[in-house]
Amino acid sequence: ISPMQSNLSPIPELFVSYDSAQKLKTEAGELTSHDLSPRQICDLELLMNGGFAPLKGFLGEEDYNSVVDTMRLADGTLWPMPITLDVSEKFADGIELGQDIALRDQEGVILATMTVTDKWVPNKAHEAEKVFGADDDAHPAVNYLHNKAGAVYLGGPVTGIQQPVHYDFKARRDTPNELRAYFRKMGWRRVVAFQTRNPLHRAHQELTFRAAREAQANLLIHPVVGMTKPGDVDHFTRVRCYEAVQDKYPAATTTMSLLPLAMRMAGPREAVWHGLIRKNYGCTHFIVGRDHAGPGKNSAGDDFYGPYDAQDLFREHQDEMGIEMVDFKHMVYVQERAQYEPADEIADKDNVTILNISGTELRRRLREGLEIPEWFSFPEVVKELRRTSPPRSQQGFTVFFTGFSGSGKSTIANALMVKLMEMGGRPVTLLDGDIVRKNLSSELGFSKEHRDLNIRRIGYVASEITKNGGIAICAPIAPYSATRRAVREDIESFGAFVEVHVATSLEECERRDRKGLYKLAREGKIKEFTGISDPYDEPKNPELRLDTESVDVDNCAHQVLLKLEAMGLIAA
Ligand code: PPS
Repeated sequence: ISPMQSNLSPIPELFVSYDSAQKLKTEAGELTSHDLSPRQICDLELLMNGGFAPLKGFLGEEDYNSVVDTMRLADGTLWPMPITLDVSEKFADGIELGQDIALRDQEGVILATMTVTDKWVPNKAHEAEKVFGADDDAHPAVNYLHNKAGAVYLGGPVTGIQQPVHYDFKARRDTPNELRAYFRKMGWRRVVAFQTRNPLHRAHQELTFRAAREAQANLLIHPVVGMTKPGDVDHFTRVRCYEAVQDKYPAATTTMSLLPLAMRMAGPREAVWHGLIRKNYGCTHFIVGRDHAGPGKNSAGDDFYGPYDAQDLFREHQDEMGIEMVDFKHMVYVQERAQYEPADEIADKDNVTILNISGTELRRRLREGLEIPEWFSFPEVVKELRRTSPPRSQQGFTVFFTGFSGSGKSTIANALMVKLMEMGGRPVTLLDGDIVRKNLSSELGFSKEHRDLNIRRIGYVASEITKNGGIAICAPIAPYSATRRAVREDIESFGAFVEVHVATSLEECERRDRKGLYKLAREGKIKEFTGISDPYDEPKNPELRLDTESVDVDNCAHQVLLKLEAMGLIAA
């Protein structure tokens, strides 16, 4: 392997010239259009700009099968990741082989055309096993494969019309040819790339400095801003974090550029893929650390891959790839020496204090507003992270009451709202069943479909309120557990979801019959009435269950407050 860049000349792109693009764009208006998913937009950008060279388009069936089974294209070229264009069965039915289609972004802008040469139904379980190591939905890419991707794949060469439009951090985005040109201009013959989906803390700085020293190379910080692992710090925050520590890196030897890659979290195969991409971006060396592109635990609670599997696979192929690995063991902080060291190189382990803060622990400290020590991260980074993840007592959340009609949901919800408003600090919105049905869902009835729609709308509004730091109190019947779970998932990506089961029995609700509805339901004058002629799935694990039969409203609302306090959502 030559550690020198033998070739900083331009890499082939799939774009046509500006004039041809204008013409093609007009003509493509007539073509059948496929609206690209966010992941497909990322893939297309790297196909078009040469990041995925030598690919010329989305894989055809023969290449796909070969990549899945052997990590190579049909002609033998090393390529570990299937780059496929998944579409719905309905869309595929209308496509004939040889047909050109337009590929549009989510606003309808035509980015490229593709000549469809292949159309097939992939064996997704096989793809999952081979590429990701297990057909287990706990793996984010396997989950995507089974639950998001369309059933049919289309393959064929792509003709690039324009880059996807980015409005954020434009100056920090470079194509492979732009980075190659920069390296050429700066005279950087050896460049080591650091791939990351996380903010840079001190351990990363130490690791990248060591790598640059070891490889005697310049350093490219090359963070992924396309799609990373669900739950990661969003890329806006991360880029602000990177910018905040730029001056900790010597400008003469280091640069930073954003990579619009959609990661798959495929560990070993992903490491090889990342290496090939960095080669295309003009790098000579690539850092692979512990658990590179790891997807987390499988559904049995075990790791999908061994911590150094990615390094092993990379090592096996690096000669062929033409990019050299700089491998690192886990870096930890040695207190006595006040520095980071690779965990496996510490000879006097038993006589020194080794400190480490895991990603999970860091998130906990941020959530609870606890200290994050300077040996772990830079104050500038911590400040940015705290701006995005304030402590729980300052974040938005949703309290979701569920129970029979007449169980007391609205009354308790109202009391809770007033108590929270008395405390102040965050805006509070009450989305009571009746209010929602008047303002948001006035056209809906009580069929399963309509109830679901009603709850999804409430969930959407509550998730927006939660995202923006407010408190949403919802009080619908919400009889179906699957719908409640879906709403929980929507909201939990922004803040806490506190499910409160108002567990008043049906008999008691019917005995009270405040609105006289139970009587009408018994007489068959109201159809599909919850508890009488329509089901109610009792919540199995609500955050709180309230007994209203022996406790008054004020006390019920107080119990909710105590729960919120215990969860850290309101200050004690
Ligand atoms: S759901 O299932 O969550 O969409 O219901 P929700 O939006 O909370 O609306 C429930 C209120 O509508 C009145 N109502 C009915 N409830 C249940 N089933 C039927 N068929 C029905 N028809 C009208 C009832 O007054 C509910 O009010 P609450 O406040 O729950 O007593």
